[in-house]
Amino acid sequence: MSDPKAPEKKLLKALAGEKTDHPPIWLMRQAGRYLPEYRKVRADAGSFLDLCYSPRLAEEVTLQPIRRYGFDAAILFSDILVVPDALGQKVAFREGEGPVLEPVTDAAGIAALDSPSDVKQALAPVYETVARLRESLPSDVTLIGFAGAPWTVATYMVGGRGSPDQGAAKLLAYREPETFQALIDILVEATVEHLSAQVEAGAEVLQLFDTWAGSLPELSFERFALKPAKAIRAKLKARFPHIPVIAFPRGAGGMAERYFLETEVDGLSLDTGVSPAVARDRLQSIGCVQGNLDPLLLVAGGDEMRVQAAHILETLGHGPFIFNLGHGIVPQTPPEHVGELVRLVKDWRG
Ligand code: 1CP
Repeated sequence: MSDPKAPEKKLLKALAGEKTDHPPIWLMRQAGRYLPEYRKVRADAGSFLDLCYSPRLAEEVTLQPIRRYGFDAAILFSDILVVPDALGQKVAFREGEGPVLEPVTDAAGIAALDSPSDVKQALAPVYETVARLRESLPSDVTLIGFAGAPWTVATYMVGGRGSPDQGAAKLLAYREPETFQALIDILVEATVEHLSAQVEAGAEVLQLFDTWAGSLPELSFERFALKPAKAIRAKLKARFPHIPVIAFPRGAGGMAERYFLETEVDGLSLDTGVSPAVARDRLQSIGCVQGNLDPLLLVAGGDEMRVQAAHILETLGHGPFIFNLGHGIVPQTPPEHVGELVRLVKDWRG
């Protein structure tokens, strides 16, 4: 199924290691609360999950930043926690509090989850959003589907909410490794099903978010971050050899190079702590890198933002590279700073 429009898409070119006039740009959390047009749809939608499961509204908020800024890629509007929701765990998003789940803390709780093969049916509205987007997006904009990586999703499933140290999930993993592994195995399968359905609906690139990978010590990182990502990548490759995968093992530090090599993902999304020069010398020879402007520079704007964005462009822009942030846009970001950053990247010539 080769797409005749594909060669014109800068994001696909960068992921294939080809040179483009300027690097493609999109930003994690580019749809969201910093945009007044998002806040309006969000207020009318009811709950956050209602918004995720309304194809018409989820399509609209995905398109908002594309219309406003002309990004090179659109990321499906959804959340990583739709997978636990589809597995039958109770998930809610409380105003000002973030996600709240009924924790799964033991073997009985894991055994009570629905089968990973049920995910596709439960998340049908998400795939309808993908299909609608593929129709409505401009032909030069790449559609990115995504999922949370098993470890990061498990931290919410076990802890019942976000936490600064992922303590609940870590303790389960350390005290009962076999029990925790059973949860990871379910999530590997559910993630492959969820990402496959997005590809079947029209997603052209997939991103795997492992936001909390950096909290794991080496041996646990290998087992619960690297190995699951490798398995997911291999299974997707067998089904969809032409679909590139980007992984975001946030905070992987000294493990990033091994992770990139061994998982065989096409792109590695770098957090703000990764030195661009180290990424150029050690990672860009493996594949395309993405990142890594500090989201708070986008809040501050001005010369500091321009100088640090230019530093990233000068260092990484001569190889396979996608401009992005080191983590998601924060709600207090002035929308005009995003516009200035997009112009800066689009005007840059290496
Ligand atoms: O009411 C609101 O608008 C809630 C804010 C919000 C938004 C806009 C949440 C709740 N999720 C989202 C959308 C979202 N989440 C996207 C949409 C696409 C985009 O524009 O990028 C994506 C890709 C995510 C992924 C996600 N959700 C991650 C991984 C990436 C990351 O930012 O680290 C994580 C960890 C989540 C969980 C989550 N969902 C929402 C919040 C506030 C959180 C984080 C909670 C915590 O800090 O632990």
